Amino acid sequence: MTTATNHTGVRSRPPTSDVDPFAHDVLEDPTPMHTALREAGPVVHLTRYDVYAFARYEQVHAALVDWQEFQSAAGVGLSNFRYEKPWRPPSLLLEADPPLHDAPSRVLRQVLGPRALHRLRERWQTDAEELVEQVLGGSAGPVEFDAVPVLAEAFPLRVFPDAVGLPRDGREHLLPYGDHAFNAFGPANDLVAKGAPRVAEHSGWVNSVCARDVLSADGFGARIWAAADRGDITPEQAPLVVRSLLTAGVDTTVHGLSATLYALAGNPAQWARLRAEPRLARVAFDEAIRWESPGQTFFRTTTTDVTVDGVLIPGGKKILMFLAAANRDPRRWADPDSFDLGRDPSGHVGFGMGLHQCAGQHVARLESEALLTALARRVSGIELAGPTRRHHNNTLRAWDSIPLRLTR
Ligand code: OVM
Repeated sequence: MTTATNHTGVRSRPPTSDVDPFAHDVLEDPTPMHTALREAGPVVHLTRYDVYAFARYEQVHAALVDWQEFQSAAGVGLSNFRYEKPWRPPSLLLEADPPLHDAPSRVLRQVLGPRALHRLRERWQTDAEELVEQVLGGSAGPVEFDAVPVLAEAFPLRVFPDAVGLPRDGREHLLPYGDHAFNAFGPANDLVAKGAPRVAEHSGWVNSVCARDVLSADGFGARIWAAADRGDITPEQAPLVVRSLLTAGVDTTVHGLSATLYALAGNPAQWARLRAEPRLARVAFDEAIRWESPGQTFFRTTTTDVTVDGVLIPGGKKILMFLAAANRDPRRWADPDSFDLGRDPSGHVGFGMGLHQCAGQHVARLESEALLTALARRVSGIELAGPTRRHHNNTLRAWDSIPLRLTR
């Protein structure tokens, strides 16, 4: 990494780095790269991909809220929609800006807003209590299991597809479809190649269940279609808004729950605190999102020449925003690497910020609150019971396996 001197008022060249943020050794442990990029400067040119990296909180936050200069409509992955055909029709939310973004965003935010979720709270709590009871089993002694399939995947898959109104058949496509969608934001590396053979199959199912007549009458899907009936969005837009729910709403939550369970297992004092005060479940989840950042990165594209901290970035360039690095920037957070239920994690950029901020964050919080509350009521001790294994994805920080030991 080389550093340029930044003369006041004079545009300087940014420091450069040849790091590949999507290489396996980096995906296994991205923290050293985050630290190096943050320390190198507010803007770093990544020579391998000719993109500009922001790893400090200030610049990441500023780019997230400035959709005029840092657009999403050219794609939020490495590939530029102006020159390359996307692998699926662009999302009306993720890959759009005002004014096209406005109506779909308003509809989805209403369907997934705190008010609309109220009716699900009690049922999801009961579902969580049942799942945790089943996992703990009849015996009084400790139980050991893999928390990724048994809790982090099982709970969202138990409540979310029903809440959307999806048919039972084919739900196994949800996780691999999302995994591929998030890989596809990165370069065309081995992770993308590994998912490619089955994309058509997963996409075919996902697209087919966005149709009105396939969705149950009372779910998020039906509510999106009802918005089309009212004229809030067009009937052509409705299935794509449903697709956003299915793409962005499953893997993200699974990995967020995995991160929360891993953080709690590794920090017994924080688990004790949560047990003493189960209302901290919400803080625990948001702190885990800050600490782990399941959504590690997103790209933007400059609409015009922009100067960031004295560095000129030409128009039409890709910006790689390291949400995870911003969420541990010591310029913004005290003791950033500690998982601490005593801090206020609000303001983290794990759900993004600005008009593209995660529309499903209230759903994710409700799921995590139900599961963590059910655990806190029954479990005195939670600890790692064996070696953990990461799941590599170009965008998501994820787990394949977290062996846990739970004591009633
Ligand atoms: C979408 C979407 C939104 C957020 C993330 C995402 C694949 C997709 O609207 O389809 O990741």
